Amino acid sequence: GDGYQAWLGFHRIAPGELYDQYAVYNRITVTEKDDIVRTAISELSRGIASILGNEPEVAESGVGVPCIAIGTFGSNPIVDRTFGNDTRSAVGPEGFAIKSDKDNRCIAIGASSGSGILYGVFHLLRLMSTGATIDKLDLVENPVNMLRMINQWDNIDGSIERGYAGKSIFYANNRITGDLERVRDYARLLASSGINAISINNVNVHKYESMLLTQEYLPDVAKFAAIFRSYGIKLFLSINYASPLEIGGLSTADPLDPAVREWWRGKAAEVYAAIPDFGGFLVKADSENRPGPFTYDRDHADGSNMLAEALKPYGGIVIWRCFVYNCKQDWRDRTTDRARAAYDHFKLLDGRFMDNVILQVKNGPMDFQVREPVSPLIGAMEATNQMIEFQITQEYTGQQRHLCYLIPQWKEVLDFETYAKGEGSSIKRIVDGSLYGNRFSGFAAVSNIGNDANWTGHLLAQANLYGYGRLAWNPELAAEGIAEEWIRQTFGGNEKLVRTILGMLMESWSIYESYTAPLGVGWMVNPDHHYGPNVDGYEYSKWGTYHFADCYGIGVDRTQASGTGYAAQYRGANYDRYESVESCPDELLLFFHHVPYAHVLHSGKTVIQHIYDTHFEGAERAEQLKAKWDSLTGSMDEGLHKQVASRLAEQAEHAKEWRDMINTYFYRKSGIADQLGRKIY
Ligand code: BDP
Repeated sequence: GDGYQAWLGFHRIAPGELYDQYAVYNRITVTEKDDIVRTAISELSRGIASILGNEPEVAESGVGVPCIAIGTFGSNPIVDRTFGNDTRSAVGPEGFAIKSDKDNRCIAIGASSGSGILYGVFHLLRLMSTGATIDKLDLVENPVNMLRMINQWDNIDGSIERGYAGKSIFYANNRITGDLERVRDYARLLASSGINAISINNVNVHKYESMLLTQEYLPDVAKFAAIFRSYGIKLFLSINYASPLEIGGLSTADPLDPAVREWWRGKAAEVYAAIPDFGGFLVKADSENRPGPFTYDRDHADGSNMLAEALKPYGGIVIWRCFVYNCKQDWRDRTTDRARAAYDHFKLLDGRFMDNVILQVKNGPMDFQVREPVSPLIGAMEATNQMIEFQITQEYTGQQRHLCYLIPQWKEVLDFETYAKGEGSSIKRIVDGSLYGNRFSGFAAVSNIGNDANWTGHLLAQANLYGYGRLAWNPELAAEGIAEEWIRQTFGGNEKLVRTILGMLMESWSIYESYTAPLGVGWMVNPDHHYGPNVDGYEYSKWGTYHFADCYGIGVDRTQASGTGYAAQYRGANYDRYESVESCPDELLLFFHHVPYAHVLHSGKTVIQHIYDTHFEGAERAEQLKAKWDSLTGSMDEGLHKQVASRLAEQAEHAKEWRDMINTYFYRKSGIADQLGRKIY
């Protein structure tokens, strides 16, 4: 096994009670022929064939014989007789209902769209491949978030920005790839976890990527769109704000210039002629050397509205990223603070964006560190559509060489109470659009896949991709539940194996956090590639990411009283909690405060002892991960076992390097010895 099937391997089940229960349903009835319904039928047939060992029959009618009946309401008599009006009206545009009729030995899957059918089919397959009982089903599911999007950071030369699993599956040598089968398999993985949108090129758009908008490339982009369409996934492109200059022959990209507006209108018409259901543009502007409206003294509202106007006639949207900050700041000017930037840039523009613009905000104010507070911009603009951006690719969390199951981190973010409209204003209610009644909203995340055989490099990193989709579908799902689903589908149902891997996934984030940068301060990585420890790597750099360690103490004073004032971007109780060194939670202490090494945490330990302890324990726990995995030898496919074993061995070694570098650094800075007298170099 190489892991290519991921969670869609559909392991054969052994003869027995469950087999007999499932085997009854060896006939599918369906009357519709639309593209997505056809996808659903082929997925269901394929899945059942694999689970039971024989292909089900597909027929137009099945009255009187056991079957799985699928259809949109009003098109399949069995579906229609199964679901009453109450159920039908409870099923939204992408939702579905499933009900088992034990007497007639039938399972009906009803929906109001092809996508709903497809999600219903994947839901049933998930139940079967996790060993659930399926003859008493009666459920309705609707996705909580409207947009459930994946952002590829693929470059057209075949490389992937922050990719840790090989090269692009979309491009090679400045052309679109011919391996459409692999792209289809990716679409299957995404749709089965609930994803409905994808942007297929890096947010850093260079000259060649801009060419995706031209006649030379559009027909090939349309081929991708067709594949994704048959899985209910809309295609988006990242664009370069200076495209009118780069590929349009204009001398300006000023959003208020009539020629520029006209150029984008024409471009939109061309794109929609090739892809009638094109999703829209994703834009990184005025950020990290990317062009944008600032060049022309215009702001982000001017910039995004101009594009939104061009897309509006076709129902397209502009997703405008808020990752905007000064990456050339003077490190000697210690009053500037990168954490403040997104809020400072965007907050005052609230109300000025067209209703087909969505602001995409990273989950934290900095950049996908292992621990950050939640971005105070999310929820701070009540008249603006917002979506949240997560990073599945493990840029700062071990680059898929270390194990780091990220769903628990995202759950904390989603559950965070912002007080934006008083109590009950959690992040998940802002990004699902319910708090402010937004027209558009949802989730986006940077993908972690490449052309490695198992998609994600580290096999266990597949759980992050799967889990992201499941969480975007329903943020109420528990991190453990999602992990367990993934494990059972991927490895089968051996209980010891399930418990062991579940335990490993659930503690992995805390392990990674414990041997890397302490107490929320972040950034102790090597500049540029961001792998491995380098305590001062960014300390005197223009990127604005500091820890301010000296011989007295460490941490960034972001208080209103004496620091950068970042804490004041939070509301009410959150501001109070972060502003005061007494109430600030330990895990974020150094993000908000500069404290002496002898400062005592809520845990009762001093900061310096906390650093020593967590680093010793973290390296130790990484070693145990390896041992736990070793205990599974023989209870799974050998190839899969080996893949992970070698990654965990590397992690255990590397965790020691982190431990030693960080402990030694702080021992020398502080001169304070470890209370337990362990060896520090
Ligand atoms: C950072 C990455 C950089 C991305 C940037 C972004 O280091 O490669 O281009 O985020 O999100 O995390 O635009």
